[in-house]
Amino acid sequence: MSEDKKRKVSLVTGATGQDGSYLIELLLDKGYEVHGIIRRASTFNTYRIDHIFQDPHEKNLRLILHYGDLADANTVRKLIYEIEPDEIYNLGAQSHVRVSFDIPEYTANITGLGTLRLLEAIKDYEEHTGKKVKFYQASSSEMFGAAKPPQNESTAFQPRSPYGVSKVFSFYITKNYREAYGIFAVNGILFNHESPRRGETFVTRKITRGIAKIVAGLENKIYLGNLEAKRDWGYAPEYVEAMWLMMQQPKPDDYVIGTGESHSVKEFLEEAFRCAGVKDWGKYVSIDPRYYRPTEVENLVADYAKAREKLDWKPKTGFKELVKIMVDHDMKQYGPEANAKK
Ligand code: NAP
Ligand code: G4F
Repeated sequence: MSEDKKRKVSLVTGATGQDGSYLIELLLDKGYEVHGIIRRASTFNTYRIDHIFQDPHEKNLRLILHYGDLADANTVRKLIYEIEPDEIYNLGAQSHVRVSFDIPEYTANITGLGTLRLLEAIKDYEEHTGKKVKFYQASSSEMFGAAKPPQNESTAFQPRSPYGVSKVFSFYITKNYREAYGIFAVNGILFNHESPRRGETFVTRKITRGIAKIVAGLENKIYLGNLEAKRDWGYAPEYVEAMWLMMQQPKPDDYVIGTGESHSVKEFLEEAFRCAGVKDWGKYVSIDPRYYRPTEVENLVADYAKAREKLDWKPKTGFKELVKIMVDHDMKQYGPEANAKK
């Protein structure tokens, strides 16, 4: 068998997202051939993976991008038959909770039904080819919703948004296909994880980017919603390692991944302004009710004991360090130095 045949093959949906980009880096480091599904857009949407992009004209490509969409069952199925992946990571989603109240049907279609489309394709593929494919579903702590913290694998879901409800559907359909058809299908129930690659409209990045722009004199206010909500924020590169570990276990199972610590949005704000050396932060922040949610998730705290025991996984980056990583990055990207260069 040639070297190429022995190489593990993975397929990643959501390849252009925060987690997709870190996961692809990890899989390439581990020697995988990686196929990523990207959406066609009229503007470039691959900036998070541009640094690892490989020209399709090169020989021995290890990162191959394909156009596709989780709404399009045909293409997803065709890609699985063509690529013959050993592992599929389903990270694609309409992933913004507040936006899911504005576009609930679309969210259910992509974040919910998209998972079923993949699982149906895997079921057919396994039946027709006799080959096995492992499946990772990006489940979310948002599924716990109103459940009292700390939350673990036994906590009953009480979702509070169309996004959360869609993820609950995906969670159970993944479990169902595991039990009904023997597919190696796992749910990673990941609590919030952030990084300099976090989307600009999620609260942590909105804050760190906003502060950098204020310091650079480009903006003078950050408009936010509920500052009292608490989240268990971890560092994204460590979370994609947990995804991979779940897929290497002898049996498929579901795991909670988080830090076990929660902080309010206000605490994140205070720490981020402190890192940037800005005092009297109150004058730079205003509340805009448009960022409130019709139903809010008040407090998420992960009990990740199972992952610690079975996967030997634990978080390494603490809250203050995470805030600093993000502030430092955005100060470089948007701060005075960057502006001088421009
Ligand atoms: P993200 O940055 O918002 O990335 C989402 C990805 O999904 C992007 O690549 C996006 O493509 C793609 N996508 C959106 N609609 C699609 C569609 N119709 N068909 C195919 N792909 C589509 O999210 P993330 O933070 O990396 O999160 C990755 C996954 O984990 C998501 O499923 C999210 O819901 C889940 N999750 C995230 C967290 C967290 O704290 N980050 C926690 C728990 C679970 P474009 O770039 O073209 O928009
Ligand atoms: O940063 P957020 O938008 O993240 P949220 O809603 O917790 O969702 C993220 O984490 C989930 C895991 O639990 C993922 F599944 C999901 O895909 C996504 O990655 O909001 C965090 C908190 C909320 O309580 C929100 O109400 O921040 C509060 N917040 C206050 N002002 C704001 C704002 N959130 C946003 N996005 N923008 C604001 O201006």
